[in-house]
Parts: sequence; structure tokens; C-alpha cells
Amino acid sequence: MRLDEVELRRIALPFVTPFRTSFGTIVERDILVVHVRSAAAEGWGECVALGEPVYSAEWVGGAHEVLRRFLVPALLAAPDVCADDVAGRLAFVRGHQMAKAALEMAVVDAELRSAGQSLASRLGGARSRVEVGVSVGIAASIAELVATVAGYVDAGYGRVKLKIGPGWDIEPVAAVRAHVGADVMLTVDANCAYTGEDIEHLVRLDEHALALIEQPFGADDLASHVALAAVTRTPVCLDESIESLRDAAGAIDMGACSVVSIKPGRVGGYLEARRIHDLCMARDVAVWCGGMFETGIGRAANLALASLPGFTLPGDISASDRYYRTDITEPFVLQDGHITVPTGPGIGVEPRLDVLDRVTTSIERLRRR
Ligand code: NPG
Repeated sequence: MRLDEVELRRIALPFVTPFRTSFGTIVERDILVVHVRSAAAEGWGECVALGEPVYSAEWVGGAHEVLRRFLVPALLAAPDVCADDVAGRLAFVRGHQMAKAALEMAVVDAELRSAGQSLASRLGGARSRVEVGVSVGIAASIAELVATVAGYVDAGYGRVKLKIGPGWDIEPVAAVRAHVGADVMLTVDANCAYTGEDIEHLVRLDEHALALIEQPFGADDLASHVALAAVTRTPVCLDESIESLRDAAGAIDMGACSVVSIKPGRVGGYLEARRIHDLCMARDVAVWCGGMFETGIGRAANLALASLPGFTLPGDISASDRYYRTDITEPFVLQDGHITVPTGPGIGVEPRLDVLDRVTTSIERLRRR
């Protein structure tokens, strides 16, 4: 496929409720949507970078700039582009996985739409619906947290992830466990908020039968993850530390994790995500699909990925109404704790152009010269 035009569109979508983590509160998502056009097809991609570089070094303004100046021109200059060689063509730029992933996703979508194949089938999906979880931010009080979690459990979520950080860990987790009972799968996510000094403290979480503890220490602090994994019964899961297949292999070899959260944006795209899934399956490491508050575009693609056989734990792929009042695609709904995997060509959903236009804050079109 020869790309004729790439559109970089920024949209602003307010959250239904603000989301607080160990690094701050998000009230609205500033999202970069990528739309590619060729003679044969069009495709959509979504960049998961946040509005500020607080989750990882990437942020939406930087992703936009690196796409505009380097990544998009590289693809527009290529005589022919296919999904499998996008990563290679973009490898001259170091890092910027989220920007690269968004552009690759749009090319993958266009290619699959013109071939009439769904992303789930292209990746090797094995399920028509997937069990999903919900991620719950830090609350103003334990009572408020318990009430929020109870609402999600009533709505049908069978797995709840609690954000933790120093000063907000053992007690809120104990209170939630006491309230929901033993049947709800509980996990915790620290987003790098602890250090190796906190290992003894974190082992106290073992009492609350957690399915995993996600990224307690810094992204570059694998040694502390190894040390915790050696003394805790709670499975240690990595998120921020894993930006590539090589990172995943190294972390598993070191004993830093027994579970990996796969976020396609964080690892440079759905094709690398699939390779990490394959590696983890071969190494008996459970994986689940992480979330970055995607719109329906990214959510559709995450559902396709999560339908692969190695995704044995429910992902952060909640129903659309957990995040947004109006999504830019048809909303995804929770049925019995599950969401249906799209089966249409490509990502399998169509952006609603009227909604998209209403929430757009800027548009830029780059054309082949
Ligand atoms: O459900 O899409 C979702 C959000 C899941 O908690 C979620 N994402 O670290 O995994 C994470 C986390 C997050 C990332 C939260 C960035 C806030 C900012």
C-alpha cells in the first residue's frame, strides 16, 4: 500500500469521573488520533500517550511532534508500506513507542480493511468475548473507595484493580477485600511509587489474596522486583518496565515477574505486543491487556489482542461508560463481566465522524509529495 495522506487529529474527551494515581489526577484525556489514507483503504490509530510525561517519558505533545517531523514523513516517503515493515521503517527514531504504535496501528487497520480481515483474526485471537476488569483510582477516603468498588462489582466486573501508593495501600486493600469477599479478583498497581526499602511493607499485602501486584518499583529497577518476587506470595507483574520483547525476555530471565501487563502503545504496537504474548506463553508467564483510557478505537484493538489464548487474566478494558459519556465509536458494553471482540475488518469499529468533529481541538494533514 502506498500512503497518500496521514491526518493527525487531537481530541479532548472529559472523563465521567476524575482518575487519581500515585502521580496525579486526570480529568480529561487529550488524545492524538491517527488516520491514514491510501488508494485502497483508510485506517485508524490511537496514541495512548497522556497529556503529561508522568506515566512514562512520552506525552501527547511530544508524540505529535515526533510523528509530524519524523515518523509520518518516513512512511509517506516510502514507495510501498505494509504493516509488517512499519516498525523497521520507523526504527531510525529511538524510543517513542507510543507514537510509533499509533501510526503502525493505522497502517495495520488499513491493510486489514482492504483485505477484509479482522485484527483479532490477524493476531491469532481465539475467543469471541473476553473477561474484563476495571481499574479504580486513589479515593478521598476508604469509605468512598469501598463504595466505588461495590458499584463496579454490582455492574458485573469480576476483577478490580486498585491504585496504591505510599500511605494508601494495606488499609484500603484490606477494606475492599473485606467488603467484596473472596470471589472478586483483586489486583493492585503502584505505578512505580515504591522503592526497595518498602519490600517488607509490601509483603503485608500477601494477607489479602491479591492476584498480582503491578509495578511497585521504578521502571528501571528490576533488581527490586526480583527481590520482592523472592519473598512475596503475591505474583509480581511488570508494566512500565516492559517496552519491548527484549525487555520482557530479560525481566523473565531475571525472575523479576511472573505476570506481564501488555500495553500495545507502551511496546511500540500490536505486532510487538503479539510477540511478547507468544514469548510469555512459551515461558508460562501469564499476560493481560493493560489500558490507557482508550477511546473506542484503541479499545476495539485491545479487545482483539486480549482474545489471544495467553491472555489468561482479565484486562483493563472496561466498558466505554466507565470512562466517557460519549465515545467516538459505538460504545462497548459489559455483559456478564465480558465484552464482545469486534469481528469486522480491521479494528472492526467505525469512528462516528460527527462526534469526532465535535471533540476535535486540532487537525493537521500531511500528504505525500
Ligand atoms: O482502564 O484504561 C484503563 C485505565 C487503566 O489504570 C489504568 N491505567 O498504569 O495501567 C496504568 C493505568 C494508568 C496509566 C493510570 C496512566 C493513569 C495514567
